[in-house]
Amino acid sequence: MKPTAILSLLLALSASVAVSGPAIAQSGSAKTMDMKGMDMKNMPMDNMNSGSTAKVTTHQATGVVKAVDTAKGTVTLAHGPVKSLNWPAMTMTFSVKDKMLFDKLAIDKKVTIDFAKQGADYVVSSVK
Ligand SMILES: [Cu+2]
Repeated sequence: MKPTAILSLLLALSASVAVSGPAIAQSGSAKTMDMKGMDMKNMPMDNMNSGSTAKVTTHQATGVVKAVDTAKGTVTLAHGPVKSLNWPAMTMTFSVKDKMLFDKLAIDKKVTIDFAKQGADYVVSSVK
């Protein structure tokens, strides 16, 4: 009777250890996984935020229209310094993707343009 009672006691003890052991390990690993999941969620969101703010950087230049090419969609402008880009005054060609803007671009006309870098091009977004 006695050895059996001890055996069943030991079994009960080892069983409770076996149950509580993995239970602790599981809750521990679950906490670690939550923290990893939060880190991973936060990092792409930060990247997305910085990407969206860098996406639209518009600059302004004032100059005289030197040439217009509606077929190529370009305008050549002798513009003054552009502080936001650290540009000196120069004559250069901008991309004009919105064909409606050509109504405001006439040779020898003084204009103020808003433009943004898109890939290798500087694209005019508005003409005043
Ligand atoms: Cu320029």
